[in-house]
Amino acid sequence: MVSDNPSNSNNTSKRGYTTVYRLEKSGLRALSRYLGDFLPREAATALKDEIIALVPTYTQDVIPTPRGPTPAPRLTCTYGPSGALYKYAGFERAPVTEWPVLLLACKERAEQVVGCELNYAFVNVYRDGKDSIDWHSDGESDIIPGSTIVSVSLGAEREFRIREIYKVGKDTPTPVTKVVLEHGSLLTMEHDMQKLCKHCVPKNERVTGVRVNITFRLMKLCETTPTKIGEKRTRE
Ligand SMILES: O=C(O)CCC(=O)C(=O)O
Repeated sequence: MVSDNPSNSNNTSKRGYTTVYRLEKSGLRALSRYLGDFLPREAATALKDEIIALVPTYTQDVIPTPRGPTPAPRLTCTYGPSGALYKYAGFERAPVTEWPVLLLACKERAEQVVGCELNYAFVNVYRDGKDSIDWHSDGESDIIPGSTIVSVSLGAEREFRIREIYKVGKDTPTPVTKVVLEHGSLLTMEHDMQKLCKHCVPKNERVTGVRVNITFRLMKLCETTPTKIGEKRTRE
């Protein structure tokens, strides 16, 4: 688990963690912490460039909406062991099993710094401020219960929002926490955060640059066949 004291966790960060969100409710616990300088600037830029070079192999999910099937406003690829199938919003996404070199190094650094095991990377590319991700919780049934999700951001700064889940028509909307995610930063989502909270990255028409987000996770495994970099494996 994350240590508040960077010297206890092989963390080379000078700034240390900031707790950005904390909630305890019905015996459950949500915690989110932010580390602005997780990656040195040059390393963050090299990783961003590695991912941008692979974008032609990325795919756009098609989301069922009341207006009909709509392309998701972002490009996505996943990396991990062949048995890690991520099911969300009606799709099943199988990972590319061959990790890009710098992405693998980043996963290993995240494991060291946060002090948790990770086996999977969900990579989203936001081409500009028109791209976004709506309020959601991450697919809990595919993630090892209680494991930490580690989110690394590269490129253009975007606002990340967190709020408690409320029942529409029953509960009052809950306050929204807003965090600006910097180039090379890390944000954790810990304990029962996916049970208690939703998160999103809203559109921001003022943003013109590309942003890459990697959420590293510890996924449950089932049996399937491996894939190579560049093989598209989205099924609707
Ligand atoms: O882009 C981000 O910071 C969040 C991505 C996210 O919420 C997800 O992949 O589930």
